[in-house]
Amino acid sequence: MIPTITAFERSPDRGKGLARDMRVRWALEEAGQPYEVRLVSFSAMKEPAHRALHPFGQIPTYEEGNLALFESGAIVLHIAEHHAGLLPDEANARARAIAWMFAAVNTVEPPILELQTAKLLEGDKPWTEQRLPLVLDRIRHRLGELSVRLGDADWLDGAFSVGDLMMIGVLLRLRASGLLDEYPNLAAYVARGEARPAYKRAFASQWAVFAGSRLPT
Ligand SMILES: N[C@@H](CCC(=O)N[C@@H](CS)C(=O)NCC(=O)O)C(=O)O
Repeated sequence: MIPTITAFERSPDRGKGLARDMRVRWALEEAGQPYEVRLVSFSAMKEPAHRALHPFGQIPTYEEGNLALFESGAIVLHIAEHHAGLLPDEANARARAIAWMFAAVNTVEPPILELQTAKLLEGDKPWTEQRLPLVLDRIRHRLGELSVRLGDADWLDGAFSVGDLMMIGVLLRLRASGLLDEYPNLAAYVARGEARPAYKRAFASQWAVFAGSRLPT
């Protein structure tokens, strides 16, 4: 059965890979699983029909037969559990890959989201000037720790897994800030993820929603 995911009808980044349907598209592409996309407007996301799928009125969602899921991490894990290649076979390595997924969304992503809130939603507030350096420090702290752990390895724990997919999906949100460039091994890690054919296919299909088939230069 072909799953259907939801994505923004109008994305704030105009399809540059930051909306979280990208993680789901990427996992589906890695798995070689065809999928359909239903685009939703901001107002439709808050309507009861969409909230029945996503209690917080957001994207992405995932529907497959009588299964409806929300939360990009849960969706990506579901895909990884049902297709070969995204999770190691060995039980302990599998558990560690899942730990990296949680680390991505629960340890690394929160300060990155704080930066977006501070800049985009609260940039005009009087406290922003004092707050921004604190938020940037919190991000640098996490990036420094991640950079040390990654060292000169290609991926976080052996072969590429959904742990890397989620971590790279999260780190990509920092590109515009320039912070990633302060950690060359993390910048190279993200570039390795973006170079994967499945990532490129996912990016192209998200981009195509907003720009026909024209890819960014
Ligand atoms: N923790 C959720 C976050 C979902 C989320 O924030 N989605 C954004 C798009 S990337 C959204 O729908 N924003 C619109 C809104 O919240 O109204 C996940 O990982 O799926």
